[in-house]
Amino acid sequence: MAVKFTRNVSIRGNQDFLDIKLKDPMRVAAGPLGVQAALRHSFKEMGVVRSMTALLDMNQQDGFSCPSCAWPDPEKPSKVAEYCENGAKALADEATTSQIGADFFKQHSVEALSLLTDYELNKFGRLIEPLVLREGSIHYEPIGWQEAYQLISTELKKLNSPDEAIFYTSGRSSNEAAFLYGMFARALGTNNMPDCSNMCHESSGVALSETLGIGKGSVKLEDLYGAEVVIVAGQNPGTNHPRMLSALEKCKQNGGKVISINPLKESGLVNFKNPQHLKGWIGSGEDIADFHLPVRINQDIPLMKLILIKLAALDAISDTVFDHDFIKRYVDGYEALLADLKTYDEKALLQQCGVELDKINAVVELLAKKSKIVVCWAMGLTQHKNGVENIREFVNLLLLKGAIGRPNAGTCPVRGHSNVQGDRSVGIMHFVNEELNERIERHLGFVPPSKEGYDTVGAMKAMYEEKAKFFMCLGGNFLMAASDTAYTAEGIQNCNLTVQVSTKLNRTHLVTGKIGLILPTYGRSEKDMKNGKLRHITVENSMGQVRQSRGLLKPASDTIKSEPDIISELADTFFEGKHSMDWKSLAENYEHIREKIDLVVKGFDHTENRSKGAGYYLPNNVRELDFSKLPNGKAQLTINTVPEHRLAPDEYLLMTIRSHDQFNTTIYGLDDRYRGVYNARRVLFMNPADMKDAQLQKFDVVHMTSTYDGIVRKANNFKVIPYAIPKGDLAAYFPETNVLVPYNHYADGSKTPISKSIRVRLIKVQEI
Ligand SMILES: Nc1nc2c(c(=O)[nH]1)N[C@H]1C(S)=C(S)[C@@H](COP(=O)(O)OP(=O)(O)OC[C@H]3O[C@@H](n4cnc5c(=O)[nH]c(N)nc54)[C@H](O)[C@@H]3O)O[C@H]1N2
Ligand SMILES: Nc1nc2c(c(=O)[nH]1)N[C@H]1C(S)=C(S)[C@@H](COP(=O)(O)OP(=O)(O)OC[C@H]3O[C@@H](n4cnc5c(=O)[nH]c(N)nc54)[C@H](O)[C@@H]3O)O[C@H]1N2
Ligand SMILES: [Mo]
Repeated sequence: MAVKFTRNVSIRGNQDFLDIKLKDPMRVAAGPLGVQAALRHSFKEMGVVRSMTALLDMNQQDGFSCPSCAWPDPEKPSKVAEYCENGAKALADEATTSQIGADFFKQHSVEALSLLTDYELNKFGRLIEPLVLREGSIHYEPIGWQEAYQLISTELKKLNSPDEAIFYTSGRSSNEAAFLYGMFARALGTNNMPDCSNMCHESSGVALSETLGIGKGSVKLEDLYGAEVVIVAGQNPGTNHPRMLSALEKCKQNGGKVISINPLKESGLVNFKNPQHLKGWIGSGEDIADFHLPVRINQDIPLMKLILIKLAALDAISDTVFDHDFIKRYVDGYEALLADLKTYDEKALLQQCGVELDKINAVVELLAKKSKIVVCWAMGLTQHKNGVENIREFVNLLLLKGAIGRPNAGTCPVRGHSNVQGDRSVGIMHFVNEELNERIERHLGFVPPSKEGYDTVGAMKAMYEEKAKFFMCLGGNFLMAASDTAYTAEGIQNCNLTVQVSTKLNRTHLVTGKIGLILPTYGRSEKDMKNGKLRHITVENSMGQVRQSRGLLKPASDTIKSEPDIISELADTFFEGKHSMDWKSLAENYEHIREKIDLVVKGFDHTENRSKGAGYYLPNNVRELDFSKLPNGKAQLTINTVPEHRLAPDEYLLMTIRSHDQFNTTIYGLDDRYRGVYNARRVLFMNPADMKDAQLQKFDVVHMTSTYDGIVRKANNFKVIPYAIPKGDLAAYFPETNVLVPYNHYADGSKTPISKSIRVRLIKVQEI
């Protein structure tokens, strides 16, 4: 797709290949090497004293919550640092001592900067003053905070309707910031609140709401410790949730078994050395996954159906495999599901999922005997056309086994961003929640809009079709995170004003609306002081627990502001004191915001938070075995369709995944140590037999194309690497591959882009 550009900017950096090196994939995750890597990174970015002070405080009760993933902290954090290699990298990245201000942008135009890679852009360091890119200009220049708020207010007031404004949120924001932001959008009159979870766990939210009545997981951390079986499906915890490996290790020490369902044999699931206790420093490490089922991309449903069919056959003999009492009391749809399972051809399912029969039989034998089962999953299940159905199929297993709402059993969607779940809880959502609206009206004194707003796909489309004119982002890197980079770029440039509240430079600052604004903000690790008082924020982790987070490092500069300050000052400028909410006083003291959250959002109680210290859990109907809001008052079994991809003979399915050296679109480094790739990101993992068939050699360069609705999209220059991946499947890193993901192909029901199953062809490049 060709992009029309207002400024001559690039949607990808120019550096393709460095001196790429390959080693064997690592079979041991974390351990000493992980700690060394983390410390090396931290010391380089933030110096020794700042690093050690910060690392020791991270995830401790009085400290700050790690800005990386949303994995919960143990009730009693270990004395040794409760962090992982990638958490330390995230911290170092945020707390870096490198900085960029107005001088930097005077020297470097957005056009020149856009030729750099995402890795290089991030390396420049922290954004430290508010900046404006004026219409027709290619250089950012300084702007005062009040002038910036005025500019935004003027643009907002020019809109024909509030629905021409869009407010995106990335999941790093605090509950306090997200609440103010969501209420500001509503006070303005729009529900256009796309958020990163639309591209992430939305499929989980939809599937879990439909089947269990709450869009969140049901287990607590301790449930994993005592589980008999933990299934980890479509998730790479060694890289993306390393602290989860400690929980899996505990589970195994208690006699539990771990099953990994993943096209790749990811390090960490195979072998793990825990850096948090002495044993991690010696010996060869633990095998975490007892069983690895190398399922083909997006063939989890046929695999699960086969497992359910086999379990049903065993149950027909003994009547003890499924939990019939539980099913009778709590579950709807049992007969229909069993009847449906009888309609499949087992051989066809086996062939389709690509897993060896012996392995499946071994897993069936284990599951037949156990009932304390937890299923953990992430993007490998959600980012497909049938992402919602994928998750429902795993819920089927749990319901049949009575493994829901009981100790050591249940659902565990492993969240991405550190507060993505909290942001949604406090009101970042594009859909209408009647109960929330009613409480807003009652407690905040204004009538929120009752029309559904845009999610991320809707936002991209609205901007592209020039239906939206104003785009504000509370964190994130929308351009690179969203699908269809070229389409998204064109859309963003159609806006009159785009506003980024950010910590670090990224490509969304370079491809902007006619006017672009950067509003620099604090990171989680920084001291948030106001009127001589240290303020804290709250976040909600992956398991529905709310806790405090208090930064301790000196902020990057005294010209940056906290997110709640920015939003409340903006709202105050916009409403000029004429609104039912006293925006200005709210951020003066975050307690005032928390009081409002407690009134408006069910389950929040910040006084509980204060008394409990380590945090408190939000209500969860599944934990109470209360399905009263669902049809017939019961949890729902569902019948899900076996996906068909109908690939042409020269087509493959591509999954776009994270390397070990990135946090989403933030590229920390160019190595993927666990997969044995060094100094390169434009690589394509391919099955050696497929390479032979396609006459490709190691390091051959290919272009990838995807064809949807007759439109060909292209991603150039990837080096082919032989890898243990199922035949017909490919893997490459995002965000480089997002140009291939069509904006209008997404999961039914959740609109999560199909980032994990893109049909692609390869074109061999003769000379490079
Ligand atoms: N260090 C670090 N931590 C992170 C992030 C980061 O970028 N870096 N990102 C954060 C965010 S926002 C998120 S959402 C999470 C993401 O965490 P993950 O979901 O673990 O991240 P991905 O790299 O997208 O990995 C998806 C995994 O699913 C597998 N997979 C792909 N397709 C399929 C399939 O069809 N079936 C099955 N069974 N498996 C499949 C892939 O092989 C891969 O192991 O991590 C969070 N934590
Ligand atoms: N192809 C493909 N695309 C994907 C995915 C995939 O697996 N494949 N994964 C999807 C997923 S799961 C997600 S969650 C999205 C991620 O989408 P986003 O959340 O939009 O992207 P991030 O890369 O996490 O955002 C990084 C930027 O956030 C800003 N930032 C960091 N910390 C803070 C902070 O504390 N406050 C503020 N205000 N700003 C901050 C920095 O400027 C940084 O450059 O990407 C999605 N896109
Ligand atoms: Mo995510």
